[in-house]
Amino acid sequence: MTEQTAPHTPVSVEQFTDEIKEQLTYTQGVTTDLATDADIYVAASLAVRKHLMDSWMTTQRDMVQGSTKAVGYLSAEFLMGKQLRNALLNLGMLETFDDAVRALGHEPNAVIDAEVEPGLGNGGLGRLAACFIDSLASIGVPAFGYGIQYKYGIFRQEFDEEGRQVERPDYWINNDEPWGHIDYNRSQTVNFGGSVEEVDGKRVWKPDWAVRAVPVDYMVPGYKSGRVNTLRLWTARSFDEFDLAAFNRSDYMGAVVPQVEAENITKILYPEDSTPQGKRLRLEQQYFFVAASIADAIRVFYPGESKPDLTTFPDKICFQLNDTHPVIGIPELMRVLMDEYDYDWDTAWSITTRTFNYTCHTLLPEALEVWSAGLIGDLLPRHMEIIRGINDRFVDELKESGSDDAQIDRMRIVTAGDNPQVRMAYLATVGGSHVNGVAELHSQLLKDMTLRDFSEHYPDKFTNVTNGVTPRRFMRLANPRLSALITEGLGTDRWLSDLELLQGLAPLAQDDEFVRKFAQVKRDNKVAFANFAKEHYGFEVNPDTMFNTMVKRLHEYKRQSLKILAVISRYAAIKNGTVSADDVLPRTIFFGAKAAPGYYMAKLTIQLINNVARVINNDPDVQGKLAVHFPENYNIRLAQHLIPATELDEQISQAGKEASGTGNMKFALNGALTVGTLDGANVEIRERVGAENFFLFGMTVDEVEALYAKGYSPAAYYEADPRLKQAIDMVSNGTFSNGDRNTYAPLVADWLTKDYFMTLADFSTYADIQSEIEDLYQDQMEWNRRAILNVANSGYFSSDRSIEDYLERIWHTGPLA
Ligand code: DL6
Repeated sequence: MTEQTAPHTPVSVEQFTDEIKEQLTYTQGVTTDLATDADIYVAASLAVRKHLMDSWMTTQRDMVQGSTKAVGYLSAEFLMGKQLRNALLNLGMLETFDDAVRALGHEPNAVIDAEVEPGLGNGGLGRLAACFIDSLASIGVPAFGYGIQYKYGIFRQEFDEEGRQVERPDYWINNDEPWGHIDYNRSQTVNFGGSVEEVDGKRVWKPDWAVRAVPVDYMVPGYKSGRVNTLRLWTARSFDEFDLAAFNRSDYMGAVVPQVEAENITKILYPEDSTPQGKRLRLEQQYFFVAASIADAIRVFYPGESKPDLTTFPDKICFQLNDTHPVIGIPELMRVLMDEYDYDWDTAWSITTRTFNYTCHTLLPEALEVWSAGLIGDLLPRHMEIIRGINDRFVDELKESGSDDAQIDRMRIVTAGDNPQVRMAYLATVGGSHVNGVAELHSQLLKDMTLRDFSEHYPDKFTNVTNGVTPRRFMRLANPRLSALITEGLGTDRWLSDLELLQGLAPLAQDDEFVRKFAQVKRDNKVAFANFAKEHYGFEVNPDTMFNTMVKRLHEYKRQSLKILAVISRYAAIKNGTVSADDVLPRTIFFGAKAAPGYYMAKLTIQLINNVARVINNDPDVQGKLAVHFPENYNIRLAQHLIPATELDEQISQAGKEASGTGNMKFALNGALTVGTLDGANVEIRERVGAENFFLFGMTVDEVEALYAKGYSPAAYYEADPRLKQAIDMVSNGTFSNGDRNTYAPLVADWLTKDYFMTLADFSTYADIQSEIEDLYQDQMEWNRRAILNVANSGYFSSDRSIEDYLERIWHTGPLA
């Protein structure tokens, strides 16, 4: 990555203090002496935004004048995390901010804490999008992130008295939000419904309702690149805000119906889609943001042109489809080109297929979106016609290439039969230039299994880009102590924009002095986390125990069940005296996980973990030896505190189910060792950090497939391993449910009769490897040497490298001159 000099002029502490005061006085109307931390946060953010403004405008100008093609990253999720500190880092103003805030009589961390974290994503996919737009700006590639400004982000998780997850609305925007600039003058109209008519030989869509898409712009500053890109999140507004006639009839609720209906589109991230209305709303969301973004890109790149030459569109911008959520953009661009700009089908198809590329983020068939043709036809009748047109031509193409009927049926974009369905992943594959998976194993499995017919038909379309994470947020901001040590060890901080430089740390793993400093950093991070946990979550943590963490969405394939069964087994062993007190390595286990609100088994697993924690933490027999904590509402802020303090990280999904994982990368880069299966990016992490520095267990993809084929009987594993039997018996006999045997009966029944993700089959090797882990941990110098090697060899997992791979393999563009 080329580091450019920030054109930003350094700002003195005095000047920045004055700028904050000016915002307080002239924007907020608050006197300095009465300003709260939240006021200072807003004022400082506005002042920082001003510093970014010139670079933002220059970047947009240079982008439109066009020395290089831009990237439009279309994503239903952007899980950004807090903005202020990130912007300060990228501008080189961290210390200036701290000093200025202190000069105003405030504590910097309290001011930073006043920022509400926007939860505009569910997990890995949304966080990846945020890392990618950080890297694009840092590399200097002109880019837009295009998405939705949901009013309510991912729910705020609470646990009730019984340890069950309760979802609360996350009204994150109900605060001063200084980062998003709402730009009414650049709104777009998005149409829905109606019918298609033939007028003078042309298909004409006559929609019957429309909403106004209003952009809210967030600046995305690059790290020391001098470039500032745009994250444009759309919010839905009604054109008829208010029905005055209804109001005058005293129908006060009826008066706001149009407004409510329009605003519902961007009300909430991932509306529950088990009902037809929920499904419809999801599709409305997807079309809403994609249609607005395509129209916006045409506006940006062909300003003021009523008859632009859109054959040049793919040279101006390429759109990356982040999973299937934005795939309706393919028929939308076709519609715009044919219906609004009069291109014929072939020209429109050529432009469209050169514009779009698709990233698949899953291997679970149920996660590949499928929409009923009836629903699409009702909401977007012209698009459904176009999708059928694409499907028919594709089927012809398959026939010509000699595909048989069975293969054609497998590959149809629109399924045959009475209730036809549109397979969005197939539409994305046919309608774009490239398809990529997110780790080598994942990309291979996509080719061999999930999209096998397509990879045989279009072998050149398929490629891999292994995920990455931004070292700015997940190392420099999250782990300042380790960052300082790395900079000291390498003699430069250039590693923050060239993460492969971390390799220079490898020799230092043999330097005892450095190893001791590294160990001290980890220890300090553990103490800091213990203080944070006490202050914000109210639990005590003993920093003299091993910190062992499993944080990720709660899903059966990720196998939190495996971890909790091993914890129960450990608890039983300590309590029964199967392991002697002297041999017990004290561990504190942290879980962080949200379950989808309608996902019963996942929610029951959360309840189980909470109750195992309750029993263990209150049992004097295991005090000081085993503790389990499950802080609620896992989010980026908590991640930034917990990851740097973790010593052992869990990546224990069933092989062949996790597309990549990005937590695994964050932990390795922060000096945790991983216990994991050969799944997702674990495979590449292990290759790079060295097999001896990674605790591998469990079945491989081939072994899993073979076992499915042979017939899997989980009960046999239960009978075969007494540790497992005891753990499951304790769950079923009421140990963690105040004696009630019914509470976890569905979980137990599933384990013993189905266990689709083979938790029981992998239990024994997982339990066995714990002694290897503990033996190594007893030798702290050796443990830390290996942790250093994890850091040193994980530089590949920077999102800057991922973006370089996208530039080379998919987007064929580069930084602005
Ligand atoms: O690519 C980002 C992230 C991967 O690291 C995870 O392995 C993968 O589960 C996640 N995928 C999703 C989307 N859907 N599903 N299932 O969040 O993407």
